[in-house]
Amino acid sequence: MPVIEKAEPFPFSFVPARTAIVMIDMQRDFLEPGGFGATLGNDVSRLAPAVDPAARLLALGRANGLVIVHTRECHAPDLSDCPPAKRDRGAPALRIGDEGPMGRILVRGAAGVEIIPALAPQPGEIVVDKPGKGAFYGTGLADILAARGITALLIGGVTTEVCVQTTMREANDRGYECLLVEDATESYFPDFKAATLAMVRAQGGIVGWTAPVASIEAAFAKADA
Ligand code: C5J
Repeated sequence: MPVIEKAEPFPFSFVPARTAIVMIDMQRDFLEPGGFGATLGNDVSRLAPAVDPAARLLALGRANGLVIVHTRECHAPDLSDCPPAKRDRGAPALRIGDEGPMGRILVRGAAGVEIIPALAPQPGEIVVDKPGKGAFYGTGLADILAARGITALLIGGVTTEVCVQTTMREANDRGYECLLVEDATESYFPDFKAATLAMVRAQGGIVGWTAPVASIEAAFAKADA
């Protein structure tokens, strides 16, 4: 059984056949200029460092037969699943549903909703569209994981303190052993990322574990040796 020795707050062991990678919202709308993240006034280039580690995590999952789930934050074209409290809050340059350079912001079918090409889902991988920040709210994710006997999650994606952390907390409450992959996640706000990693692993891993992707690669290499 692979053991991630460098996980914090203590080593994390997992059964590959019962482990899924959950890659959260690596969408053009968050990582590229002109999308949802940019309309909120964020510097989207801050998310770029997570792309290569996320690709390594997916490659590791594919090589070892892990279940792979990609999520996309998006809404139905009639916005029936987008509460006014979400659409109307604040003063963004464009709101959810408005026409932007990559099509309608966070609306299913728009180019901006697609996952960036470097992390595109491969055939057989699961794509979950989610209307909220957490990947369990309003989706079939719990049933998808249960049907495959999954008990542990390796989580990456963006943004660390919003959709990633919300999903991890939802999963932790549902009984999954969750590890947040430190360099495969990013935030527009470095302090928020650091705080999220710290609060996840505080108090003996109250939400779960964190570890860099290299330590997961090392765990698989050692288990294979
Ligand atoms: C946000 C997300 N930040 N995927 N969504 O609104 O984190």
